[in-house]
Amino acid sequence: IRYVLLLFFRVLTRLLTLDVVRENEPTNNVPDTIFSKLGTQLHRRDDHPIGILKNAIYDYFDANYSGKFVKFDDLSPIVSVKAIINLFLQNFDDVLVPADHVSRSYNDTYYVDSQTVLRCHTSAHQTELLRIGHSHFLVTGDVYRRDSIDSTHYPVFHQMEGVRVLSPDEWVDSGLDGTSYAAKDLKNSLEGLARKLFGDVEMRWIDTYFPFTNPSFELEIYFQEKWMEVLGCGVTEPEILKRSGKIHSVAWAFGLGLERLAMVLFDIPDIRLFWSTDQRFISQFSDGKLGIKFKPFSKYPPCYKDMSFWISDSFTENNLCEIVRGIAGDLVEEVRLIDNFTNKKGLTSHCYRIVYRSMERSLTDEEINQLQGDVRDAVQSKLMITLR
Ligand code: FA5
Ligand code: MG
Repeated sequence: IRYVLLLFFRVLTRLLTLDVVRENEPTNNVPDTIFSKLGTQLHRRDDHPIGILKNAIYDYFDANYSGKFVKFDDLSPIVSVKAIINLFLQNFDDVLVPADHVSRSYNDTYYVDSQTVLRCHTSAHQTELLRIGHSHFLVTGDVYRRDSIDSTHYPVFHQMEGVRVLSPDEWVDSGLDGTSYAAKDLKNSLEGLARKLFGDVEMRWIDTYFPFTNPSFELEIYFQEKWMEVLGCGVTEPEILKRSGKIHSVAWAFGLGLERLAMVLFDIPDIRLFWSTDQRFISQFSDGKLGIKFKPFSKYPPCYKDMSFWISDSFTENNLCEIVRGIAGDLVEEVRLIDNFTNKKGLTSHCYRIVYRSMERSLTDEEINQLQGDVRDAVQSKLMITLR
């Protein structure tokens, strides 16, 4: 919804040639730490957990759909905002909610310039591939989001999109309507994949909302004593098929978070490890096989630093996290809101706990104090907050 809002207004202003929204037009907000990851393509390395997982999912679809799925893993992550508009266009009416939400897209998405973004999901490629005639395809790629910081969130991660178009002869004899048939087919397919990858794990389906599917679902897996969301999916909105000339068909689509699945599959405790160049990590996957359980080389002690401040209306957690990552990089393990109150004057205070921990070595007190000092300075100067 966030993306749609900004894009809607962008299109609207274009159409009406108003300049009012121009002031807020996003320019480049891609920090160096993100920029430097472009082109890494972990998903194309056969001896990296992300690449190994991608290959295993390919095998599953090849075996179950006799090679019908066409695979893409080299589409550029730099996409026009139009790629994202296309996918949302049919829902403008539904999502025309207050304009004060507009800025949130900039809060969640990396803009290269006002018309170009780093894709925030592989769904950005759905319409273009449908339009050129594909009916079964998988798209794997790196995706980018400004997001919170903890062991299962990282600003660059990998998704695999799957789309399958079904023609009426597939469901006429089923006694179901096309949509119900597709929803059932989708869930069967993904449950089959989960069983192939994991054997027995606890999973559950959650009903949810995506602008481009209806009904929509998320799959969660029980991992490290919590439910972890691993994918989103649903039955494609008819309007999307109509615009690619497939009037009588139905389709389903999913978007898998590859890191999340790989964490369960290989027992990888922290999402930062996927970017590690430490041989003690890399070498464990060198034979390119499934079924390896990662052996943590050591767990170094964490260090906790709390920071309290009065926020202003423009404060967002994503902006805070971006600053912390900009300074501490992968030495930051988590940024968590631990206290939140509003005083009689209406001022709101937040207390965040920052957890510093290296996956490769022990950090010194001196080093952490320096990092925390730099974080406080940067937060003070870049966010409209008042440290307490
Ligand atoms: C989507 O991105 C939809 N495009 C998925 C989809 C495709 C729905 C096709 C319907 C049809 P969502 O924002 O929930 O949905 O992200 C999908 C998955 O990406 C999540 O379930 C999670 O596994 C993973 N993910 C999301 N944010 C992060 C992050 N910051 N770090 C790591 N993985 C993430
Ligand atoms: Mg989700």
